[in-house]
Amino acid sequence: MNILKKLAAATALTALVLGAAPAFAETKIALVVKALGNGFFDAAAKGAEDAAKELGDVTVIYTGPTSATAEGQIEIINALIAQQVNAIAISANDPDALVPVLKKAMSRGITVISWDSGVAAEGRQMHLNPSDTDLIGSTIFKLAADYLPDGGEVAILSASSTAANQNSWIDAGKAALPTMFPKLTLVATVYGDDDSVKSTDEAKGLIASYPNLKAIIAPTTVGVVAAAQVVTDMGLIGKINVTGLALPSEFKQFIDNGSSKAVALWNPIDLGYSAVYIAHALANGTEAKPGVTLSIGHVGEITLDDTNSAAMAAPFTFDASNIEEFSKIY
Ligand code: RAM
Repeated sequence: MNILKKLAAATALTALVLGAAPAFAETKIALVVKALGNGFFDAAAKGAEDAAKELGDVTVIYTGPTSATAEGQIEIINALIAQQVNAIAISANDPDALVPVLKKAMSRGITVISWDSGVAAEGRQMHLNPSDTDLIGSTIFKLAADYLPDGGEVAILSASSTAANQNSWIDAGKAALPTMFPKLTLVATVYGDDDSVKSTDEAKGLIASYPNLKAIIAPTTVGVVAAAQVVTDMGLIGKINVTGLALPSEFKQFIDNGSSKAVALWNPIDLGYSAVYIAHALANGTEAKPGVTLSIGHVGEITLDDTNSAAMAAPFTFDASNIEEFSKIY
C-alpha cells in the first residue's frame, strides 16, 4: 500500500469510528422521585443503575426533594433542564402542578416519562404504572378483608393528598368495596405525606377517633411502617391489623411481631429498571404512541394503551411464609 492509499484507508477508518460515535453518545437520564430518604425509591434507583449498566451508554442522575412536594420537584426539574439532561423519569407529587415545567422540558427536546405516580397526559410522553390500578385498589382492601371474616371498620392512611398513584388506587378500591368487600366499612382516609412523623400522628389520630377500628390500610411504604409501629407501641397487636403496600426489608419486623398479617408490593428494583429502559428508548428516537410495544429488558415488555400508559407486573403478597426471603432483596 502506498502512502496515499494508507492515508485514505486511515481517513476512512477514522470516519467510520466518528460516524459510529452517535450510537455511543451518553444518554443522561434523571430519575426524579417524590422524596429522597425513602427506601422504596432507593430500591428503584438500584434498578435504574442496573439498567444503565446493561444499556452501557446511560448515566443515571438520582434526585428528588427532601419532602414530597410538587414545589421541590419543580425546582429540581428546572435545574435538570439547565443541565441539559436527555430524559426525565419522574414519580410525581402532583399530576397537574408539574405539567408546565415538564412541558418546558419537552419543548427543549428532553424526553419526559412518569412512572410510579403519574403526571397528566399533556405533561409527559408516557406513564409506567407499577401494576394494573384496579388490581392494586382491590388488593389493598382484600388484604384487610381476608383477616376480617365478620367485617368491620377500616381506615386508609395514604401518602400526600395530591399523589396520583395512591389516589387512583384508593378510588379503584372504593369502587370495588360494595361488591367485593361488602362487610368492610371505610370510615376515613387521612394523609401522612410519606413523612414518618406526620404518618405516625395520623395513625394515632385514626385510633383515637375510631375505637372500633379493625384495620389500617396504608398504600404507602412510609405510612405502613409508621402505622405498624404505632399499633405495636400502643399494645394494639391483635386488635388492629395494619396492611397495605410495604417494602419487605422495612416491614418484616411487623409481620414477625403480628401487627400485620400480610402486605403487598411489586418489585421496586424492576420498576426503576423499567423506567430507565423506557426513557432510554424514547430519548433515542422511539415514539410513544398507543399500541407501541417497548422492551423493559429482563422484566419483559409493555404495550402502551390509548392514554400512553402501561403496567409493569402484578403485585405480590408477603406474609409470614415468604417475607424473610423477600426482605433480603428489597
Ligand atoms: C411510597 C411512595 C410510592 C409508592 C409506594 C408504595 O414509597 O408513595 O410512590 O409507590 O409507597
